[in-house]
Amino acid sequence: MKDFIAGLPKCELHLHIEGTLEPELKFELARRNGLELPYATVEEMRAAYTFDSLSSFLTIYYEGMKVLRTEPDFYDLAMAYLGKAAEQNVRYAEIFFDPQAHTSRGVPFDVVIRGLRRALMDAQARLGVRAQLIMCFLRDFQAEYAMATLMESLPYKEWIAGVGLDSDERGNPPSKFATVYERARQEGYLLTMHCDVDQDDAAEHIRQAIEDIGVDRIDHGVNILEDQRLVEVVLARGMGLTCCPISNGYVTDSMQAEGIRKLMDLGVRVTVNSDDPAYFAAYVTENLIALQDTLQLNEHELVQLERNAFEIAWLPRQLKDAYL
Ligand code: ES4
Ligand code: ZN
Repeated sequence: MKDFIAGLPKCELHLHIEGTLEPELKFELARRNGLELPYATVEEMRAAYTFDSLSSFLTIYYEGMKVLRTEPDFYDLAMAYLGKAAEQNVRYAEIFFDPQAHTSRGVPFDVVIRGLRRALMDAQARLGVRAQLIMCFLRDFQAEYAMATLMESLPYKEWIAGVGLDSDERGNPPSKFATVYERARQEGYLLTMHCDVDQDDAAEHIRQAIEDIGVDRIDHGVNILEDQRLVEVVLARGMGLTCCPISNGYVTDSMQAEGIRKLMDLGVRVTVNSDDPAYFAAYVTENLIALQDTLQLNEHELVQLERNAFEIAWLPRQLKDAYL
């Protein structure tokens, strides 16, 4: 079964590029940029990756990405992920990036996006992996900063498939960004946002995302199961959920495998993704293996998960059909 999963053509839709920064590259970038790291070795750095909640993870995640400074840094980051993706037979990926995590510390927006874009072009030519970018707003910053970031992105609209919303959800509901999302839609961006599995008010946040904002997709979103009406709307609209089993295991007490199983059985277009593979020590293949092992998924069900992903991908119909 592991070989079957390894060989399966895959589509990854929930992947933070800053969450693919492996310790080895972190050391290399620190050296290149003349920065000191608080760890002596890769092993020491990995040993410090101890998180049991979203907020403890996010602290390490934002600290870690400070080594990213120049256009080649962002190129190398994305190229390293795309190389790994090619090895795992990922044929298509939609990649989140967090421009505000960089502009807020003085790295210009165009440095970030040009580096990432150049890697995507090279990966398609050299590795045969297609990818697109999704720009995420940080929900723990003010909506005005998200709006300013949206405006800053407009000259690069052709390089960005859509927008997302990530970082700390507590106290930062979807409604906070309603105006930003309305403008993003007017500008032609497709819309997704995180509705995390560890939220007390998860069902209300998902309701806002779907009914008030009209997102095209939900990142995570397993908690639609708390409200039958939400399940019905998601089914009726054919909306997809981008689930991340191993990530779930870090921020809650489990991978939420039973919820994912229930959603599959209901016919919801659920997908399996890695979220922050360098920090959660699992790329998409390892996530599929872990879920298969827990749920005893058969080959048909594994194929269905990847079909779901290509089906909900933000690609023109013709391109999707070529993968399906
Ligand atoms: C994230 Cl796991 C997770 N949750 C929310 N925001 C994020 N950004 C990167 N990883
Ligand atoms: Zn995520």
